[in-house]
Amino acid sequence: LASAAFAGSALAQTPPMAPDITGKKFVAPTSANDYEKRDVMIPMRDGVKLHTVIVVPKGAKNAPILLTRTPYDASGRSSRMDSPRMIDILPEGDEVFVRSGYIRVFQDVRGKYGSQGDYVMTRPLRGPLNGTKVDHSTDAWDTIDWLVKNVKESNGRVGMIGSSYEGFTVVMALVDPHPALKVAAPESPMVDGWMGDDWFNFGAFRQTNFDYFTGQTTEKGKGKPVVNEGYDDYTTFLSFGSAGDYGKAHGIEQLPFWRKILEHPAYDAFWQEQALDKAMARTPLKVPTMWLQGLWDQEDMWGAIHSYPAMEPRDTNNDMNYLVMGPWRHSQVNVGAASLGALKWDGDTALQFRRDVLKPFFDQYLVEGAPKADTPPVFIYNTGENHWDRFPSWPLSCASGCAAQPKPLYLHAGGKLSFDAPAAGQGEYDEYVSDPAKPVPFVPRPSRMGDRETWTTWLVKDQRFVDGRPDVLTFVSEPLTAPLRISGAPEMNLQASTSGSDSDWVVKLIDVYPETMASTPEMGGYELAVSLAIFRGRYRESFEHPKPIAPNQPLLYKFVMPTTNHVFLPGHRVMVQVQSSLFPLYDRNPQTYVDNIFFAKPGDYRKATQRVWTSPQNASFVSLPVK
Ligand code: PG9
Repeated sequence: LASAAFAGSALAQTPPMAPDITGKKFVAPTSANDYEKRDVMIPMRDGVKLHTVIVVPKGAKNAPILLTRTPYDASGRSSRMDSPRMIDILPEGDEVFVRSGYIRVFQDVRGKYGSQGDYVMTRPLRGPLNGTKVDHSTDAWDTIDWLVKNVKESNGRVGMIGSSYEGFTVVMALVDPHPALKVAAPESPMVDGWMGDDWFNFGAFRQTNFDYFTGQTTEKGKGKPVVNEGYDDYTTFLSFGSAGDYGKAHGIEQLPFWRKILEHPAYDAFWQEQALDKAMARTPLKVPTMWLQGLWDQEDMWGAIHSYPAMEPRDTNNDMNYLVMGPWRHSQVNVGAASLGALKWDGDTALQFRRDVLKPFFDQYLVEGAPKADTPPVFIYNTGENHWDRFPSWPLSCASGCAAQPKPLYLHAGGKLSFDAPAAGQGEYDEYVSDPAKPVPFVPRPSRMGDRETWTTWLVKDQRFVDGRPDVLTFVSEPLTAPLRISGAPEMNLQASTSGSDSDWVVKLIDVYPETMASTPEMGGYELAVSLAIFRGRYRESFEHPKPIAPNQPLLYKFVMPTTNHVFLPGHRVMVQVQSSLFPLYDRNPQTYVDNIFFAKPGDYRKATQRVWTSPQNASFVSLPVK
């Protein structure tokens, strides 16, 4: 029936009723691409094959390899957009490497996406918790071994990079590095999930994790977040009571990882054995390593800043172990970072770092003939003066072994804060009532943890939204007449009592901006937390063995707060806020001691009178790392 015009042409051979969806994979022509993408399955020592995407610039010869091992879909990570240009398909953070002809490799960790094997969330190292022959350290070793033998365009040198979970897999590779691994940058690595990375902060559980658990472990690919009952997570989570009851009501108990968490609320061997900063302290320093995290990293605030000092004693020439902290939220290092929430920086601080520090550092170890990079041992943003600082070591101020010693900044009754120690007769305490039925929100309501803008900027939110609440204590200094420089980790020494038998203590060290700011009027009076921590009181004496708190007795709660490199400028004031909840981000403390807070019953949640003591005998202070 073909018309005369088409008779004899190829088109005429396709019958009009040939099915138009053939079931065969459509193959787009790739001849115009400036790269070649290879999908391979790399065998591990136990026979499990891991799906790996290798992107090779066309015409590459003697090129270095940049490797990331991910639970977040190697194919997705290497296809930001469809494009014939390598720079477009790879993540924004890779652009500096693409411009220099690196080979880029993403691999699915075992059990996720295209890889074979079992997925175990943050799979522990071989040892007491992992009796198999494999872990992420061996998988990294086997992968690097295969890559240098099979990617003929490579020069046999590999660098590893990645943030968060992808940073955790970098750290794992450092435990027993393959000789071809020449340089590494663990960015916001998950290192200790109980102390401060992802799952808990000093024993208080982060309820954002429920969505992560379902996202990671209900499917081999990407699972869906939990379906909540309302718009405001504050209302929803409050209505379910404990985190355990929320989990039960939403089916989360089906997930083994949640059951592991329920069974290990305290810092027992399960967590201690997984703490990678402890593993790093035992590991020879063989690979030049740049530890990196954000100064307002809302997910992994512990890992890099505790791993750097674990390695530092072995860095005898100060040329192997590096620290970078930018004014960033979690993983912002790999995207644009000219601002964070209301804060504006001096240009794109993440690009400055990637272009001027990271890339020359990687080149030095990976590119034949590359010059020695001028890498500062410590590269940290000064968030008060708005510029990068380069230091030979970190911290600049600490109790022993630093150039400067911390100085106590005392809390005084009546809401005052000063370097003067409290004198007798000035008031013994300030107090508030903490009611678990009305916990303090971590962001203004509606408090939506899944909202990206809310989640990524909550640590820099203006704290005036809680200042003045009857269950939040505020201590504030006089306006400063000279800059106050701090460079290190503030340590809280809180003398507090509770009428209950357990309690959480939230402490924020805040920079209060002057009430009027002509150039940025909207920042007038802004209360910026430069360091913030939550401490679960039952762990006052031991993280491993919690104990009920003796009611109504002033007791010392001493804990290290997140590192900061900040200058409180003249005219600004220093503030400390103390409260007992950060809801719904952290599960509520019932304020009555129970064996496992995950299983607290509605009747366990009770109001308590909380006192922050300020007398000479029971002085509360922040040990401020002044320089
Ligand atoms: N913070 C995320 C994570 C890391 C490790 C374990 C669980 C969560 C991440 O961004 O990958």
